[in-house]
Amino acid sequence: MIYDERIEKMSREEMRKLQLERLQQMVAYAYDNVPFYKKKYDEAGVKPSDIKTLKDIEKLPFVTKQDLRDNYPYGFLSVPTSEIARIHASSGTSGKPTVVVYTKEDMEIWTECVARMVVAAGGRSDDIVQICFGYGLFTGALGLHQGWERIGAAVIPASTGNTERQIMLMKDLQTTAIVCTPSYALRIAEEMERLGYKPEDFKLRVGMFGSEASSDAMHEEIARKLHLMPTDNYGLSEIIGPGVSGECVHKCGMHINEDHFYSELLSPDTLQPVEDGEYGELVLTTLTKKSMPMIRYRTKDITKIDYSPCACGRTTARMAKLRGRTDDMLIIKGVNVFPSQIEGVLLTFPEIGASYEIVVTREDYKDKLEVKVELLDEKIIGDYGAIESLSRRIKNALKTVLQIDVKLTIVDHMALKRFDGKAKRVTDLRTY
Ligand code: DLL
Repeated sequence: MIYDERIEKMSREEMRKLQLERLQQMVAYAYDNVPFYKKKYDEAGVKPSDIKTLKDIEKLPFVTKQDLRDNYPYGFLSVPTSEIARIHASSGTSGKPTVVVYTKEDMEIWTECVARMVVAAGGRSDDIVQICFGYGLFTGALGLHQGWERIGAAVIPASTGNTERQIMLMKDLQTTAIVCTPSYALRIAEEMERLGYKPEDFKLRVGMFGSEASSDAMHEEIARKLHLMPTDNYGLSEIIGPGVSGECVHKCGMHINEDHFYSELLSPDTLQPVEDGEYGELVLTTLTKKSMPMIRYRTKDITKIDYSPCACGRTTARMAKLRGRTDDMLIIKGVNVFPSQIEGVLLTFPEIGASYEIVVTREDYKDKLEVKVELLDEKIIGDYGAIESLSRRIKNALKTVLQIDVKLTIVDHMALKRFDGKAKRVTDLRTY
C-alpha cells in the first residue's frame, strides 16, 4: 500500500521540478519574513532571485542549532503568534530547549508525512497502535500519534515507562502495532520473557522504531522476540519531528518525503557535496513549512542517499541508517545527552576534580552511561561512608539533569588521562 501515489511514485524529473518551484518560493518567503535570513543573505550577497536551479542552493548560508539557540524562542518565526497551532521543543545544553512551532497548515503537512511513513511500515486502519514515546514537548509521541490517527487506526497514547503495565495493555487491548525507540522495544521483549509470556500471547505485527540509532541485527532480534515487522524512521524537531523519512517493509533505506524536505549531503570538513553514494552530513531544507522555515539546516547526522527506485514502487530517495553524528551529542536510551551537561553538574561538586571521563556502552541492546571522576577532597579519602554519600549525591544530581541513570566511578586523583591539546572526554563503545 502507498499512501499518496501521486507524490511517492513521482518521476525524478517531476520531483526535481516541484522541489525547485517550492525552494524558490521558500527562499523568498524566508527572506521577506524572517530577519535572520534577510541579514544573512544580504551579508553573503545573495538574493532569492539567484536561485535558478536546485544547485543554486549552495550559494545560501547554513543554519545551525546555535542559530536557533541565539534566536530563542521565536526568532525564526515567520508568522504572527496568533497563527501558531502547536509548540514543541527539544532538549538543549543550556537548560533552554530549542523551540519549534507549527501553523495549522504545518500540522497538516506533518500529519500527512507521518501517515505516509506509517503506511510504508505496514500500518493499516484496523491496527491498534500503542505509542510508547513520552507525550509532552518531545515531537515523537504526538507526531506518530497524529499520523496513525490519520490512517484510521485506533491509538493508545500509553507514553513511556512502567513496562509491566505497557505489556498488560498490549495483551488486554490486543495491540497490533507499537511505536517507541528500538532499545525500548527490546526492553519490552525482555520484560515479557521475565513475566513468562510468549510472543504468541500477543497480536503484535508492526513496530515503528526511531529517534535513536539501531542496527539491522537489533531489528532482527526485535522481530524474533516480538514476532512483528520492525522498521526504522527518522526525523528531528528543527525540521518537523518524526516524518522526515521512514523505511518501507523492504527495509532498504528510509524514504524521504522529498516534496517537503530537500536534502544535501556534504563533507563536514569542506562543506562541499560528497560524491554520489558516499556518506556525508545531511543538510535539510524545509520546502513548505510556513511557521519557521529551515533553509540548509545542518543536522550533524551522517548518512548516505540512494536514488534508485525501491521494490515497493516508491521513487523517493532513501537515506541509509545513520552512521553517527558530527558533534558530541550522545543519544542514550533515546535521550539527548551533551557532555557539557554532565560537566556542568560535576563542576558543582568541589570534592571532585575537573577531569572526568564518559564511557558509553551497549549491553544486550541497552545503553549504559558511566561517568568517572577523581576524588580531590583529602578529608574523605579512605572514608567509605563519606565517599558513598558523595557518590549518591552526584548520581542524583546527574539524574535530575539528564533524566537517566548513571554509573558513577570515583577514582584516585590523577588516575584519569590528561591531554595536551583538546581533551577527549567521551568514549562511545557502542557498535550499533
Ligand atoms: O527524535 C524525532 C523523532 C521522534 C524521530 C520519533 C523518529 C521517531 P529530536 O529529539 O530533535 O527528534 O532528535 C533528533 O535524533 O538528529 C538524530 O541524531 C536522532 N535520530 C532521530 N531518528 C533517528 C533514527 C526526534 N531513526 C536527532 N536513527 C536526530 C538514528 C535518529 N538517529
